[in-house]
Amino acid sequence: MTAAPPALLERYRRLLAQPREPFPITLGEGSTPLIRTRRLGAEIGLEELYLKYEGTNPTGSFKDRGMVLAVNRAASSGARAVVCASTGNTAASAAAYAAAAGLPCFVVLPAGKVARGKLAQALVAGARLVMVDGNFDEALAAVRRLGDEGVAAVVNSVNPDRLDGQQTAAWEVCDALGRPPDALALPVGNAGNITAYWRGFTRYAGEGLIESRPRMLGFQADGAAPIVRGEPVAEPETIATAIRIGNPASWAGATAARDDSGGSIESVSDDEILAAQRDVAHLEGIFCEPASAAGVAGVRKLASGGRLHRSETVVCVLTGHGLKDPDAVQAEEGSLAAVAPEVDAIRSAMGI
Ligand code: AN7
Repeated sequence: MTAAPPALLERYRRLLAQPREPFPITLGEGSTPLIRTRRLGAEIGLEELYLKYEGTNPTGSFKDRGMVLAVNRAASSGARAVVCASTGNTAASAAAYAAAAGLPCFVVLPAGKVARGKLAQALVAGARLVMVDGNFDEALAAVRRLGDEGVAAVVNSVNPDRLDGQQTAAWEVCDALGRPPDALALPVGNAGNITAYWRGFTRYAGEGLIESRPRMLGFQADGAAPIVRGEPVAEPETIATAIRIGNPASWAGATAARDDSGGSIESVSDDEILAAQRDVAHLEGIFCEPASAAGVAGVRKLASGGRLHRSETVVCVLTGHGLKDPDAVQAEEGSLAAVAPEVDAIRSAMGI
């Protein structure tokens, strides 16, 4: 038996904390696996393709890395409540950490566009759900106003603690590999995570802990690709509801990460996203939500276009767990129709 890894904020206290700052709230976030693919990399044409699987965080997404810092600080600074707008995962994470802190939590969500698992997570933790007849961008604008009015502490990524905490994922990747990768791919929605990873790599380089920084490869969905188009998208649309965002708050951080790293931000179709989600599960046994597969879909595209060399070390961040959004999985193979509970009928259904 090995002991549990230290809590994330303790592990990186030197880089994140004020002197003697207490972090009483933890749900066991971080220390997620970096999995070297065996079959997916070979299929895509990369000898060293890794998956940073953020689905093993306590609420099943990378959001917990920043939420733990934001809620610890909200609680210690005397906040009476926390509030966020969300496409789902931020809400699930805020609800859980607020519950642990004993703080009321309000989440403002686009009605009809949040995956079922995420709604269940926010509900069970006792958050107050407010559904708006609008999209995430409109919800976030309203939440920022509420924050200005002092109604509650805003725990969206406009709160600097969120991105500070999310840097830990970049540090874990370097710690696990013993060096930085050549390229790191991830989905881009509100663009906080790509900003945080780049900041994390830059910090590690500044500390002398790594000698180079990876190219940052961000991927939006075709129907929600404001950074690719160079202008906000008024009505973003994609099956990857987590990244159904038309006017990212960290737009400038994302383009700086792209340009300073020599990387790119491009878009992939919903069909490419779903194919990548299925391949990650079929070939590696890992279930991620659709948005998370955007990075894999993008890496496949770049590799097939000769823009990633087969000997490069590439990390794809799988940002969220597949169980959050079971409705997105199309059961094409395997019928769910019942057969008689008899061996002949079962044998024939098995196709043997
Ligand atoms: C699984 O929960 O914006 O580019 O409100 O849930 O940092 O926004 C979620 C975003 C990628 C995009 N993958 O990250 C929210 C929210 C998953 C996500 C993203 C999200 P950012």
